[in-house]
Amino acid sequence: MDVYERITRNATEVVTEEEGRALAADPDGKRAYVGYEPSGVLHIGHMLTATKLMDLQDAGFEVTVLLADVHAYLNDKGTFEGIRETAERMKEQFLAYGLDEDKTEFVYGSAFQFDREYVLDLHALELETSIARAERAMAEIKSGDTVSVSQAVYPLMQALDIVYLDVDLAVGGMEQRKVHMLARDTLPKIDESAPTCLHTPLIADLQTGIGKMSASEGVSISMEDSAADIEEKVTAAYCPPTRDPDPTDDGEERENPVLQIFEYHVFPRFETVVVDRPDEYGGDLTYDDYESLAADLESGELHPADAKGALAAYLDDLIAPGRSKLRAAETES
Ligand code: NAL
Repeated sequence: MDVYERITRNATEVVTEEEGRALAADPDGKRAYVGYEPSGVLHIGHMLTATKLMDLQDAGFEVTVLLADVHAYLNDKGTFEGIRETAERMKEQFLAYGLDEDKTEFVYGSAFQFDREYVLDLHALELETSIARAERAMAEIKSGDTVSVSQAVYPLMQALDIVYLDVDLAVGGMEQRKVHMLARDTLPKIDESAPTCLHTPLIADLQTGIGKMSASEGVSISMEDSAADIEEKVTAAYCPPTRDPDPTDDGEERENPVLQIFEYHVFPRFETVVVDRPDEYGGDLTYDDYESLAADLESGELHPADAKGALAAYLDDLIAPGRSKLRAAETES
């Protein structure tokens, strides 16, 4: 796989492709970063961008993970002290998940976001940005229904962090794209550069295939899940025998979340996927890539129930190291 392909596989978009190709031509020493509002427990959404960070590390990038403690505070996620405590646990789980400790730098937002120079630059961005634009940027990030001033400051700080952390490539889920577009438009006014951005897809709701999987609503998968929890959730998942399900009667788009998780979580981490099947049903199936598994599900060769059984087992493998860290931390405290 060439470097550009490795960097962009499973991504929804690179803004811009031309800038992405320039980075791929000379990746050594380039810096990519993702920011996360700290929560104590890694969930499947965090895991998706973490998998992309591993691709970038393999391609020669240095990776910075911003533990965005001040952002979490601005987004009403608790007391500042409480947020700081959960951040440390989150860092351990990222390493357990497979980020290379030697190539990953963890930074707290609060380590530089109170500096005088940073605060003045933030005020400069506030002068450049309309309230309406800041509010739009937050539509898919903010918690709660009302917009507070803190949530308008949030995307401007996210933009500024990109400058302060000296980032070549900003990585995030598609829900971050409006913040990144705001950054690309606004940062050149205070700095000479604008970040290249890479966005990962959002996984559909596990039970319905409609909308987006969310840690705060519906069923999500996290490092807290036992093997039995995962099996139960995956068994109940929506999985018609197609990668392109029909919309609902109300015209809502539907995805196949079981296939999405195979594509974005399982195949990037395992070279081959084996689906166990009793001999009387044809015996085990072995897949070297996502496409052949999806094709077999569509043709009927692979039954959804067998696909789910395999998915639960591979997800459990991915989660087990982080789960042990979490349980060890719980027994300590
Ligand atoms: C991501 C978040 C917060 C600050 C950032 C700064 C720079 C780059 C990425 C960042 C968290 C993210 C979320 N907005 O929704 O979790």
